[in-house]
Amino acid sequence: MALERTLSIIKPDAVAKNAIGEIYARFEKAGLRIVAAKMKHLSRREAEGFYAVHRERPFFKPLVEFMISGPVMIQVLEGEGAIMKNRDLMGATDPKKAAPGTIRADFAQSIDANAVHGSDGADTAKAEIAYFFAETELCPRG
Ligand code: RTP
Ligand code: MG
Repeated sequence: MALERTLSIIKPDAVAKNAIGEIYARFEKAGLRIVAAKMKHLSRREAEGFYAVHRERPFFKPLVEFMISGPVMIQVLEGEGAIMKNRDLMGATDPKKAAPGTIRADFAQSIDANAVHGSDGADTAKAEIAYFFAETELCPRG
């Protein structure tokens, strides 16, 4: 498996629940390394830009409202197969369908407030990392 990087966001609901540490522990126990991180209260423009691929979807407006409802914790995770590994740790988008033991099963309350974001492929990972971090802010640990 290749060494990859992926963008992860701990969304406002999980930050409000004080669950950053528990979620970070899951990343680290799965062998993912946090190579960059920042806490941020996204502006409307930042959230709309980040989720631009969904702009025509009916859930776009509530998604943006939710993402700007409080601070988020944004990190770059690095590791073997990091993109899929993080998606597996997160579980299904709808927490009702998320497998037991996944982050969304344990911390999310609804499909809208679903605790975490993770890039869904190599191209989106690259673009999403660049959306929030300059190359010089990454501390690769291989
Ligand atoms: P994310 O991008 O946040 O990691 O989540 P995902 O890949 O599992 O889901 P995606 O299809 O990319 O959708 C982005 C976010 O939009 C909200 N959503 N709501 N009401 C709905 O049918 C619906 N579908 C998606 C979710 O909060 C999802 O995380
Ligand atoms: Mg997605």
